[in-house]
Amino acid sequence: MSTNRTFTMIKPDAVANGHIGAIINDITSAGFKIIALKYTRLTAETAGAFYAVHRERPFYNDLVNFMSSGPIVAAILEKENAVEDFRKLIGATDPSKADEGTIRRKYAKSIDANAVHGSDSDENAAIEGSFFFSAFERF
Ligand code: RTP
Ligand code: MG
Repeated sequence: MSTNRTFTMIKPDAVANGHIGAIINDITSAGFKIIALKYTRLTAETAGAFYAVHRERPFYNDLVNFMSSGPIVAAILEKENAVEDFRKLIGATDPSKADEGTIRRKYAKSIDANAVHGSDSDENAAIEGSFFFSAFERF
């Protein structure tokens, strides 16, 4: 295991429901260090580009509409084994299947509005972090 980075977004549902502070607390309490942080909003175009890998999937339009429906918090996080450990912390994509105590189990209501994003590989973590943050915004 080496120290590395992942990328996350607190999605529009969790922002609208007032969970930004609690989720950031869960993330930092689990040992993740914040390298970059931004409160912003995706347009349909930028959300579509971010999730372009899912372009052919049946849920793509709903995903793009949802992710551009309100402000989000984007962050780059650092920890040993960051990608895998963060996916464990957030839990399964469908919050009803997520383990007790995970962020999605605690703060998400549905598979579409599932509170947080977590990168699925080191390569995608780097791509996604660069989508939101320049070198001057990382500390
Ligand atoms: P994310 O990328 O947002 O962290 O979520 P994930 O890896 O757990 O799931 P992924 O397969 O990458 O899907 C991206 C988002 O699309 C929605 N989705 N809906 N109805 C469905 O079967 C379905 N599958 C995926 C979810 O909101 C998921 O977070
Ligand atoms: Mg994913």
